[in-house]
Amino acid sequence: MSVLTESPAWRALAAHRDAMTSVHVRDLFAADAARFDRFSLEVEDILVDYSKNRVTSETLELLFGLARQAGVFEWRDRMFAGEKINRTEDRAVLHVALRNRSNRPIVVDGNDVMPKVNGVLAKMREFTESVRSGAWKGHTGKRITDIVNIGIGGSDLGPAMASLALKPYWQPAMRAHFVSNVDGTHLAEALKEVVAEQTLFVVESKTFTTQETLLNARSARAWLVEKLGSEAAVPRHFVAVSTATEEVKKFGIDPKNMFGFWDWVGGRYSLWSAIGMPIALLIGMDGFEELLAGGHAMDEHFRTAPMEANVPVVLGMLGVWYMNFFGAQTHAILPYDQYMSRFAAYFQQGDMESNGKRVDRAGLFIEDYTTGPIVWGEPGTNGQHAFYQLLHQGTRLVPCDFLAPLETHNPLPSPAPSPAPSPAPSPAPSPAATDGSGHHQVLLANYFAQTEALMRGKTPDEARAELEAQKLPPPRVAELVPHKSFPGNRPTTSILFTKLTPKTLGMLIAMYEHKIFVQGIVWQIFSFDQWGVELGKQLAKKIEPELASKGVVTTHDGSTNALINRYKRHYGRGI
Ligand code: G6Q
Repeated sequence: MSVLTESPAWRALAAHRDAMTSVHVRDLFAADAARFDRFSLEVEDILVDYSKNRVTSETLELLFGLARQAGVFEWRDRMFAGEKINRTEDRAVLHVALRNRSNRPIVVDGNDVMPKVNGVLAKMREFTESVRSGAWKGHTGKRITDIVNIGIGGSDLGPAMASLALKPYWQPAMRAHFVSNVDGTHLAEALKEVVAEQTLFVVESKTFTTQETLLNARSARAWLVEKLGSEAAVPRHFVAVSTATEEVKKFGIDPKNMFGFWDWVGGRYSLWSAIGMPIALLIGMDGFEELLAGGHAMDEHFRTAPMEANVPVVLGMLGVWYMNFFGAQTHAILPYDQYMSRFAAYFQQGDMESNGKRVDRAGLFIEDYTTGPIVWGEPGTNGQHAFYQLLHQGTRLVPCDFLAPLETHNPLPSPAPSPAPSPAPSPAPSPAATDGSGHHQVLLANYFAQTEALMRGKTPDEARAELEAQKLPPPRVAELVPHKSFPGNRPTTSILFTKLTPKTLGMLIAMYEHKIFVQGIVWQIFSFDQWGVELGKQLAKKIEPELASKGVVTTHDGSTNALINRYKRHYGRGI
């Protein structure tokens, strides 16, 4: 047994879980008219309703006891103070400094990092304003209309997710393309959509040694030079975002066209740095700083709110409750906002790369508890017509977060169903449904219905009554009742906010980042390294020359050898 699972707080939770397995949240609501008030929180305009979870006040107390025992707040303070809590990489963890709008000094190795942070923000402002105003000209004197971001992992997912989420704020006539996959199709398809004269490539790589990014960037550069007929075009069409000046120079980008950040910014936490360049180009620097302000507002909440009122702590501990005490393996993030379609994918990396660890901070293998969940999700209501079946009636417990804005950016009315075809001209389009009706109302009706259904379920008696009302023969009713019953008691957390603005998006991202932090501390792991990513990078580098050389490869296991040799045979490489 591990120290953690033997600890008093853990054992108390295990005993409490035994008592809770027979409790249905439907009954908890029936017994407590104030349950919503008791189990919901607000931070600025974000409402977090966790009352549909399988918890009581006692559960929360015990979960906070575990968080206290784990030292969540002590570790939080160490992070904010710039201590090197990313011990396996010997680095501080300071994405919070990037959005520290208060400018409170944050010291690493004896130096306040804030002047450097503000310096890069100022340089970003100057550059983005010149591109957006058209003052920055391409090689042939035309303004930039298309941004092609080249990066992968943390240097792609964040800017791509946030750019898409903030599309209503984009400068008109500006477009963005995100190329990450080394599969040439990704770059080739993006290049089909742009003209070289008006395209700016933003090459984003913390290390500037990542194979996929460098190959894509080199191919993009060759394409540009070929299209514009001169190497001299490169400085007007390529900028870099990186921590590695020498590597950027080696690639052939002038460091004056480079925007820096620092080793204390983890890749998957870097959208707040100059890695956010595409976002800033699209929505402007004021908008980007609003995003930072949102992140900062959530930081201040996380830094100062007591556990019971602290949203990231509550969300983190609810996850611990289900993963470690109910055996849940996955966590679904379900945004009811099309602009957030990449949000779950973004936190798939954020969470799984941070907490997908099996060695604890003492270097011991973790054998008797699970760490980070599999994170997944798709925007509603698409998911409802795809995988929600399993959420409602499957054998697995899947805690879900439902996110939605009260107001949409696209208030489409719902036109009345068309009458039978007639030759009459179609009526003028009705005005936008700014009162919340129309499409958005339908969307939110689905959101509310799903969380209610997942919690309430449908008892066999209710299912039977429905079937009997349909006048089905009794044997048929008996046959169908089990299939038409829903267990309910499926935990959901509802997160509602006014509108998806840059600030709110910043708050939501930081909320999940800190949730991940809380869980990593409880699980006693290092959340800010990613050695698992490094292994894949190393192995691909070894195999690539083997594919190019002639002759049979025998240096791997039987399967890998056979697959490599199949490829080589196809291309006649000496086999
Ligand atoms: C993120 C990871 C990883 C990283 C990519 C790209 O936390 O470290 O996803 O972002 O491997 O790395 P570079 O930015 O160095 O190209």
